[in-house]
Amino acid sequence: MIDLRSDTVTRPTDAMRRAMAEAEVGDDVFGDDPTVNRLQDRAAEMLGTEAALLVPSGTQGNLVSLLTHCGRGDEYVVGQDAHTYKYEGGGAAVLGGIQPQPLESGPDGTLDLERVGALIKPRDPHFARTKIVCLENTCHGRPLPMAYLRQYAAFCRDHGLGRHLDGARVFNAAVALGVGATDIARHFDTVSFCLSKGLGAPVGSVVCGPRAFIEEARRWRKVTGGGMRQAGVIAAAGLVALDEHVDRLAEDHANAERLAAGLAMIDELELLDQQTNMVFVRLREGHDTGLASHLADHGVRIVEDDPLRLVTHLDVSRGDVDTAVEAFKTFFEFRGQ
Ligand code: TLP
Repeated sequence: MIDLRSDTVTRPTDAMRRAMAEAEVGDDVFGDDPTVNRLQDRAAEMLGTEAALLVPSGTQGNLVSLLTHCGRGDEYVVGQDAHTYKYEGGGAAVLGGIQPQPLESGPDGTLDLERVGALIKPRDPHFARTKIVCLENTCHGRPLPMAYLRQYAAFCRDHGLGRHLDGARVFNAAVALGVGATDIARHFDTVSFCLSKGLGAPVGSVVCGPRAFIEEARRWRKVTGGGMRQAGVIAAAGLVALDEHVDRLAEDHANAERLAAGLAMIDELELLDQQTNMVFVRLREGHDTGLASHLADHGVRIVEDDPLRLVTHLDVSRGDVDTAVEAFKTFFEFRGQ
């Protein structure tokens, strides 16, 4: 199957499976799993932070970050469509008593800083305490503009607000912009990124930040059930992902561009956007429930949605992209007969 549902669907490579089988392990709750420690050191080095913490998922990375930044009755400002706000079960509010203050983000994934300023609550017992502003990068595949990150960081400093990045796909952003991940990360106090998306590891995310923050985040990871034991087995695959799969993200981006160009040739489809490894298209006639099953019959998996989000990754080759475009074409040809 050519699986375009997400970049979360990749299977571990042979190199990863070998590294996992051979991983030297300890008990990470005691902090003595050497492979986890190596991964954390490497992640901190790649993001330019003092320390890092391996967590089971991106959702937990954001959750422990929020629990560490904010206390009960604090507030985080976040995009209305941000994963942290919309797709994480309200975890920060449910488990931390942390109130979200969502606002509409711009088409490029930025939050209007003037509007954020207007949302900061006065220090008064009536209000939650506005504590941090969260961004997402990439946001729906779009890398946040570097100039915006500088403005955002200055704004947060001026207002005494913390800065957290849901950088699930921060390496896609860095590769697309031709900058280092450190150039992005330096505008934030903390960054959480996923090993299990475009980087191709089977499981795991990493929270990066100052040493004292990471120590406190370790506590919240344990509280939320994320203290893993011989997690070196997971970390070993993460190390392969960091060593071998960062630069190659450019191939996924080129494949997404090819997919977008192919789909744009189909009259019945409207190409809405393509950046990094994501393509967004809409059926001009509206939502059609037959498409996903037709594609599945032709070996292509998508999530039926409006618009459609198609994601390229390690397990999608250039040839697969051409096969997928053909499968879309035949759907409309069959219907036209
Ligand atoms: N995103 C998944 C779905 O949940 C939508 C996907 O297929 O894209 N931050 C961002 C920006 C994400 O896109 C995701 C997952 C997460 C955090 C959460 O990561 P996991 O799934 O590891 O908890």
